[in-house]
Amino acid sequence: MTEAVLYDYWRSSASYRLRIALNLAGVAYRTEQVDLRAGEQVADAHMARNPQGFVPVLELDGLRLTQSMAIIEYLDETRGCGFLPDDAPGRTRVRALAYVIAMDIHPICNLSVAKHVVDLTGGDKAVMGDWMRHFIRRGLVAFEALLDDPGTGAFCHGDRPGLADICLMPQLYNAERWGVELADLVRIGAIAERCRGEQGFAAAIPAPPPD
Ligand SMILES: N[C@@H](CCC(=O)N[C@@H](CS)C(=O)NCC(=O)O)C(=O)O
Repeated sequence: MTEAVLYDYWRSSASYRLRIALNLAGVAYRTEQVDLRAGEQVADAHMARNPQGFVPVLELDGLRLTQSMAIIEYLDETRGCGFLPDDAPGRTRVRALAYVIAMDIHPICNLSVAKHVVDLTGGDKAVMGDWMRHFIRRGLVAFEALLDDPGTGAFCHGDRPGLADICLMPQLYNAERWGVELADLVRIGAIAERCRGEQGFAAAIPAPPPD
């Protein structure tokens, strides 16, 4: 079978989601870095892979796949990963948790969005950090409240890691990078500790590629 290729940027949280999901699914892959700082995501080569100019892109099963959440569900459906629970209420809850991050926090904290805010407000780079901290913290406070639920177990839903945990860990990495206050988010903290102990999560932690 052809090797899977992940077009990745080491600091991209959407790519980090996919690295975790691929590891948990047991799919071997190699990564090709698309350097967002150098603008490679909008170069012709990458735009031909994804006209949105985003990472990740995954080549797998003879397909070229975009959109991390759709790809994670594809892995779940084709590899039986159990990223979503069997029951409909459970699936809805896990998707709702995951979407707090993937649909609400992440798009407004994208690099191109935050840079545009800086430009519109006169070029003060400090605005970017304020923007990130405000929206990431607000979303994670809501996530913490949603974890106050009988469905929460050792992980966001029950006792095995799933779609919500796959979204949570990259968002936490990003939160820490921007200096978001997290100490009071104790349910998130406990789940994060358990995720860190799982090999699939540990092997996906962002690391700068060698020069
Ligand atoms: N909804 C997309 C979002 C992808 C996305 O926002 N990727 C970011 C990195 S985390 C990106 O490529 N940003 C490039 C830019 O903003 O120019 C997904 O989940 O795959």
